[in-house]
Amino acid sequence: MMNTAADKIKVDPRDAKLSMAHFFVAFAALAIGGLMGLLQTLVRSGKFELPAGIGYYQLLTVHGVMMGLILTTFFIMGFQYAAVSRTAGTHSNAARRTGWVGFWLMTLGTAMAATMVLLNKASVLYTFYAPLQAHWIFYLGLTFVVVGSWVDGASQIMTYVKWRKNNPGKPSPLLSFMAVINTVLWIVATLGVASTVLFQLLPWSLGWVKTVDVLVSRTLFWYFGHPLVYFWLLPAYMCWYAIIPKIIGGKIFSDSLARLSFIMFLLFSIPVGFHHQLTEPGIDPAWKFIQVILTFMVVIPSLMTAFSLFATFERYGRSKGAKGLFGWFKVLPWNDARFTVPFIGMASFIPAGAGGIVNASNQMDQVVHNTIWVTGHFHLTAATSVVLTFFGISYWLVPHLTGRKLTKSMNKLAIIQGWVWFIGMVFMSGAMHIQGLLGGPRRSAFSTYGDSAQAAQWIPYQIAQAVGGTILFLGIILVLIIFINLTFFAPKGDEEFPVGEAEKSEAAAPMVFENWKLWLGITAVLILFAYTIPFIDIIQNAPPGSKGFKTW
Ligand code: HAS
Ligand code: CU
Repeated sequence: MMNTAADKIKVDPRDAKLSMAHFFVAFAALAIGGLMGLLQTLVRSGKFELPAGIGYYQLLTVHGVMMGLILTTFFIMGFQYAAVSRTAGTHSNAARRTGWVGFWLMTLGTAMAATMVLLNKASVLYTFYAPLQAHWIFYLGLTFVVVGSWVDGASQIMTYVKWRKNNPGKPSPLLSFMAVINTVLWIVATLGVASTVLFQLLPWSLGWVKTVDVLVSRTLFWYFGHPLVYFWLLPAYMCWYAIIPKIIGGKIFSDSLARLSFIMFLLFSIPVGFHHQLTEPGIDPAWKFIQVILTFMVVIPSLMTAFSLFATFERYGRSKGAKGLFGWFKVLPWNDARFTVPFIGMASFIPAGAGGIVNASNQMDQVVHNTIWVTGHFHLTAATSVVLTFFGISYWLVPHLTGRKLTKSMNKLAIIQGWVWFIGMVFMSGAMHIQGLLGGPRRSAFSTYGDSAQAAQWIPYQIAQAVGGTILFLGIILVLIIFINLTFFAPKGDEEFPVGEAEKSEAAAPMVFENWKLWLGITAVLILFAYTIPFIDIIQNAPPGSKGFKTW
């Protein structure tokens, strides 16, 4: 591979320290959440009982909160902070200080929420639907995580703004642009969850108000919940679009196409929350229909991504003399964990995305909603495509930040890790998809089935899930071994932070992509369009006698 001066650019050690702080929390969350995941699949197999009066829903909450909320948010903020530093330049002292304040707020909030869950005072799952009620410290902790992430994200925005000021009229570096889009998406999305927590759940858990309007709180949650999954996905796309081409020695197919797809995510990922509420009474079907159409709009940038990735691989393959439709497949660098691990994630995203399209299709959602199919869906999307890409990123980013090298043996272990994950997930997610199609419920332990004939029916599938869960837990142990090695023990050296170049680097991206007034304006209009009338409807037609339900 050719080395240019740009390959040597290092993230400033002061920025590296803050990124690593995020990764410590993220990987600790992975360790705790992973153990809970293992225990869950074992309990569900019917062959194992939880000791010491630990409840199934307590476990499920620890697992969902640690994996879905803490691991992701900390990893993403740490990665984006480093990516902006690498491509838009070292953060200023003010930006770095802002980042640290955000980091500590998030960490404090995590500790508060985690303590209440571990004390079994907040077994409300990661979606914390009312009327399930948690201790107020749990809600306040989550508020700190969210507010902390805004402050943390502000540091990336500050550095982006500084770059724009110093480089008038030029498109910003692709990775910085992408990081800022994702941060803005996150800020707009979290307004929904912050509203329900601050104005509904917190006062209610403190006993200041007696009831809570369940439909309002669920609607505000899903206003946030869908863009949440794209907040997880976009950093993986950052790697697929802008980093993988460099790792394989190819080029980014089109810088402008990548930016356009990110803008489409900003526009279309928020006004679609009703696709999680298709079976809920109290929402006008016409508005559900409109939000389903908007959901199909947000599929388009993923199809653009698939197109662009195939184009990168194919062109690279041709340059290596590959022939035929899939000739490129053989010339890819399969012995490089930095490529192979995210690639397994990418390939998994084809069936994962197809499953999402099934969910979004109202009639088919009636079959799979609240079944364990949905759990299978998000273990392919979030827990394979996204998280394997995050692992793949950490295998070069951690040594880059700690001034060490990804050694041959660690590289090999990392590739094994990726395949172990894949095999475990084929069992676990595969069995979940099938059981779900047959009507197997999600969020259910054995003890909740009631009658034993019903329980017996699901045993084979749940044993397959336990086998998968055990293999996945092995995968987590491998990740942790590699992470600790790359942080503390790997030999000192320079590991590259790969940043791809566009094929036609002379064709600069149109400046309209950086027109934030325009994009934020359209985002706001779409949100108001999709939510105003149904929201008024929900509030005006709330059941008589209360501003909501005591029980659902
Ligand atoms: Fe989803 C439920 C619809 C994507 C996560 N989703 C969930 C839940 C989670 C989640 C966590 O409409 C459960 C929430 C809960 O607890 O209740 N989802 C979609 C749709 C998409 C989608 C339309 N979901 C995701 C992603 C997630 C995620 C991404 C996490 C990161 N989902 C739903 C719906 C529900 C739902 C309903 C509610 C269901 C219910 O009833 O409750 C789309 O964005 C998917 C688009 C993706 C594609 C694939 C593009 C492929 C690419 C890879 C190319 C590969 C290459 C490699 C080049 C169109 C980019 C080539 C390799 C070779 C070997 C050939
Ligand atoms: Cu969704």
